[in-house]
Amino acid sequence: MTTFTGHAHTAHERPAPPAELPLRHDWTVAEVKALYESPLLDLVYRAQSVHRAVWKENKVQLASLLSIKTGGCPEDCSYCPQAARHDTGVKAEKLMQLDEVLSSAKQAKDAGATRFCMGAAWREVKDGPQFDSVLEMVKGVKAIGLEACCTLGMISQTQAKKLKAAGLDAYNHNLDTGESHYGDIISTRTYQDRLRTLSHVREAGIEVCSGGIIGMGETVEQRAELLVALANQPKHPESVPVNALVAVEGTPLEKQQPVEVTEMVRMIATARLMMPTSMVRLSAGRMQMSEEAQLLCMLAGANSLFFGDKLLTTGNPAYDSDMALLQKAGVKPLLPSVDKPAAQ
Ligand code: SAM
Ligand code: DTB
Ligand code: SF4
Repeated sequence: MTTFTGHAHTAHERPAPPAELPLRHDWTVAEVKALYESPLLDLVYRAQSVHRAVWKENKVQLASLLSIKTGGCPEDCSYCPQAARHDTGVKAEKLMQLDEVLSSAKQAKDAGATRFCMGAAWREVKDGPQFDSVLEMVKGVKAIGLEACCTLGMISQTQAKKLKAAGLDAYNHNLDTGESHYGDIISTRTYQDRLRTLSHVREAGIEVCSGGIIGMGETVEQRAELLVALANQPKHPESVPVNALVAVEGTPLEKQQPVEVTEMVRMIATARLMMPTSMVRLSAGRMQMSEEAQLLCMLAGANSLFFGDKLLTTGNPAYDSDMALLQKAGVKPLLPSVDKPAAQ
């Protein structure tokens, strides 16, 4: 039995897993690694079968992304072009004005987005006028009739509650990689810091959007560790972004070889099998992927995309080519039906 209605899935409208497909929170790294390494077409077949048992209409969520505060970040994430210490040509900018953000949200809505995600290059949220502005942005985005998501770094329990009260639907906070690889990638915060913010988000009743990046020199076992850390939380994240590293010049990871398409497909299919009712988002890295590769990712269970010509600071396929691809494949976007706007 599912509660799928064919409209956009909001915090209150998610498919229930069929009875024969219980949601598991006791995955082991060894079994996930075995799943990941199983014959590719068997893995894709199983993932697509589970996908269709839950997501009967096979629609794709279109999420739009805006960098509301770009660059100058004090953290040392070795993949990130926005870290102040990496010389990547990304200039530090101030927090965007409310009206600019809302006009961008309106454009995204007109282009067919159902979710609007606002990203800030912050280590953590500081209380004060900037956070108050973000709360206004969330209210404004909801009033336009979009799902509101943001990604602002670490947040406290109180800040999570304020975001919820403003109407926030989802908060993105990635675990990025397996715990045993984390220290090689980031030294200015810990895995526990990340997990703590995720519990603040979940406890405030906000949907959790959490995933990671592949192609940062991790082993398959460390990819399995990441998936286990995501799925074994008290609740599966409602959205799981799977990013392929965008190797940006000036970052310590600039020389990383692009991840193979088959690895992206394996990661998505394994995530789909482990977290059947979550949205799995084919996120960064689509610029390096052919149309066929992206379709294979959808066949493996990806049912959400970032669309628009830019991610935060790097490129993304052009709007027209994305629409043409979905049309060619006969894949329909989720309709823009969302919760009632929060009171202004
Ligand atoms: N500062 C906040 C934080 O780190 O949580 C929010 C913004 S941060 C840019 C959001 C996510 O973007 C990161 O967690 C990472 O997974 C992803 N990201 C950043 N740079 C990337 C890159 N070069 N390639 C792929 N994903 C990237
Ligand atoms: C996520 O997992 N990927 C998005 C979003 N969440 C915020 C960000 C990708 C950023 C890619 C590098 C850039 O454009 O700066
Ligand atoms: Fe800062 Fe987020 Fe980039 Fe890390 S990923 S450097 S916290 S913007």
